[in-house]
Amino acid sequence: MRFDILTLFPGMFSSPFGESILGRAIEKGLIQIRIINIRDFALDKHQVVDDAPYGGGQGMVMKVEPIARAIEQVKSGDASARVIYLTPQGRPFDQERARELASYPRLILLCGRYEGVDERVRDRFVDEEISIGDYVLTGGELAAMVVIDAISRLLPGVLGSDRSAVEDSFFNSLLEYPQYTRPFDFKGSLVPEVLISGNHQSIAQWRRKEALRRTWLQRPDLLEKARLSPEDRRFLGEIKKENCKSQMADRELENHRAEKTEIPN
Ligand code: 4FV
Repeated sequence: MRFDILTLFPGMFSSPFGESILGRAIEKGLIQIRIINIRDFALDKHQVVDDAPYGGGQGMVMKVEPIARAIEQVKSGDASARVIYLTPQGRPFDQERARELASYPRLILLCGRYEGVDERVRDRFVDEEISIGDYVLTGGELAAMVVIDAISRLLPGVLGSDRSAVEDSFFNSLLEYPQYTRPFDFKGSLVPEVLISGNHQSIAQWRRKEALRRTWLQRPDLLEKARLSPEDRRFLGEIKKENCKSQMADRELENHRAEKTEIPN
């Protein structure tokens, strides 16, 4: 898969794509990354890429011409390449969109800076807008790296064993179950017995229940989207009961502590 990145700060991409899984994927030719400096397409003497907003207001806006020339040049080889603009106004990025975009042969990622790009860039050249979250970054570069990372790890051969992407969080729209590794006993905190039982069915059931528990506690919104089996619903029933018990236990403990600290009258 090929990613063309349009940016004013090409240097930002050197290290993220030089290391670890993505670095190896590039070495193995599983992904190709081309960094295009938008400033190279500003043809005036000072290579100006931004200007003051019409109608006044704070900040600067990225000019349409350098971006237009850059996209035309990048697309010259293959007009089918999809142009994605990273912006807080975009569709929230998620695992489902990562999976869908992983089927494209090429993606062109446009990184904004300052107050963003001239609106005519979006009208004429942008196929899709993606946001990585409801907060404002100094530039779209980090968002482009996030999108490339999330897509690339879904491509065959990029992760060690292709199986691991299947067990991802959000794969079945549940959060991931707790993970443990050696030592079995860390300062009295032990690994759950079931995980050393060798009983794969009990381990799978424990993991499913813990994934449901974590999702119910931290992302109940995901449970609405999840396909739950009758066993899942039974687990959720147990989880809610267990949660009540632990909350009551916490409250009793609080009351007990409060009594103990009360100044004897
Ligand atoms: C962003 C986001 C983001 C906005 C102004 C770049 C910045 C500056 N991109 N998801 N959140 N972009 O904050 O994608 O131009």
